[in-house]
Amino acid sequence: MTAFPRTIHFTGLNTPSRIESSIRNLEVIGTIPDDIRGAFFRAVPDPAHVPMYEDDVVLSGDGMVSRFRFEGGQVDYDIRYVETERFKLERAARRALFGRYRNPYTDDPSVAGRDRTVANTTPVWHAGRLFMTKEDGLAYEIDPETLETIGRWDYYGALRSETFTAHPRIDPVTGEMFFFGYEAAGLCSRDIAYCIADRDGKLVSEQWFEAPYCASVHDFAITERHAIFPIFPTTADLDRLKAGGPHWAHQQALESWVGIMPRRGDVSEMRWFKGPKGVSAFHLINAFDDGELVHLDLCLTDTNAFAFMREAGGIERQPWEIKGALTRWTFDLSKPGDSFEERPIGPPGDLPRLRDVDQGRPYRFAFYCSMNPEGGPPLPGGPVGAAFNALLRIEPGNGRVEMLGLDPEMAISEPVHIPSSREGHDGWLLAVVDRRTGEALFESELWVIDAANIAAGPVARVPVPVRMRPQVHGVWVSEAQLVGRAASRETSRT
Ligand code: V55
Ligand code: FE
Repeated sequence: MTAFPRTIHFTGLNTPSRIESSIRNLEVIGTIPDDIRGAFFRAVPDPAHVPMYEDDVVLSGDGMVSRFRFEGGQVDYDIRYVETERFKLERAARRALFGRYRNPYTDDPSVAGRDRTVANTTPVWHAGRLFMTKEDGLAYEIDPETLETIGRWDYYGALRSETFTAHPRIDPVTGEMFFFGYEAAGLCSRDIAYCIADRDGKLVSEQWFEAPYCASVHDFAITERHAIFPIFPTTADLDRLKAGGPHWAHQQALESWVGIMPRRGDVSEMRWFKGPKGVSAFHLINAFDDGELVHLDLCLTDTNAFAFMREAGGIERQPWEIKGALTRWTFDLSKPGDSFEERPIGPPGDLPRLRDVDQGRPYRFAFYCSMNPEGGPPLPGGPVGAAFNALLRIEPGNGRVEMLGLDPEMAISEPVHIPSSREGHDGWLLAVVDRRTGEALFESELWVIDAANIAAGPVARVPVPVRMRPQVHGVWVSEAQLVGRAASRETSRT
């Protein structure tokens, strides 16, 4: 193949861009609040080469790390490829050498045994380091100033797991990072590694346990006392992979499970709860303890949101036939048995954003992406092929929902939250918004939104004068965190 496939994965908003760029002093329409000083890092999959197979998917796109830097009232924009082992091998060969999504049996024989990850899912900041992550491999460390790739991150050889989640959880009080890796012992293994890195970034705990089956475990949650592992029935099979088939197939008739253990306990203390059949959630908003009750808030759907994972499981369902809701699962740890309660707490949607200080605690409000009933058909693009066109703010305590609904032909990416220095103010959100301006033409802006009043629309807009491919996740890193990193590097050198 010498041209990108004409599928949803490579057209519309998903048209490959592949442009590394740096733009200083972007135009600002409106006023940037003084509170916003730091960097918004984003993970953007963008295939550096035409793929080996026609049925390639967005999730295989080479990771790019992008940054909006807010400094002295100005905004700078940068984007660079993560130079993974895979990226470097393919660049040297001037063509794709790695085959289908998470199937090494479809690779060019010259790259057998080499690192397949594209580090394209979430930028993670912990203990003064920036990482680009994808759940099928280890993280890559990135220089937050230059965006150069430093290398694969394995905690100085201490981490045994072969994988590192794209959704670690950082305790806002202790500064510890709780994380896991699934398929920890290799392709299709049921092993999950549950790990803790302390506030200085040292790996202090790694314990392994077995999931009920080999599932795609995209996210997990912590509370002040517990670690929670939801397992949804999207499963892998080694024989299918060896035959060149897809990694994941969703199984509508198989139960979901939730494992809950003390977060500093032993994995032998894991208690398993049995959940509904066939459901799926990629992202959890949060979890928290309430006496002996544990509440878990998830972006739940009644089947897998990715068409290619449904099709592999023989499920024939159109995107608009998928039902879902922001859902609260409540586990009573004082009672025996494996059942729990379920209730809807908000409209369907995904890509949730919680304030960092609310991680694992009761929370007053949170945000996620959804569909505007008046926004027209979704723009084609993004990881699942249809882009969101509304931002929601929910208050789970009282059921209040506010919406920033976009006009037809527009799309919004996952926001980040920035705390306010003003006492009692809810802070700010940043999110990239795209608009279709022609058959295959798109323009993008970064919007600054008042977190207390999202319906009012942006307080500032920052047009980006290059085409942007859709991001997956992002992270806000404050000026204090960026400066703290530089300071700790200075000390470690002397
Ligand atoms: C997701 C994204 C991925 C992936 C698996 O959003 C799941 C869910 C961007 O890569 O590989
Ligand atoms: Fe994710």
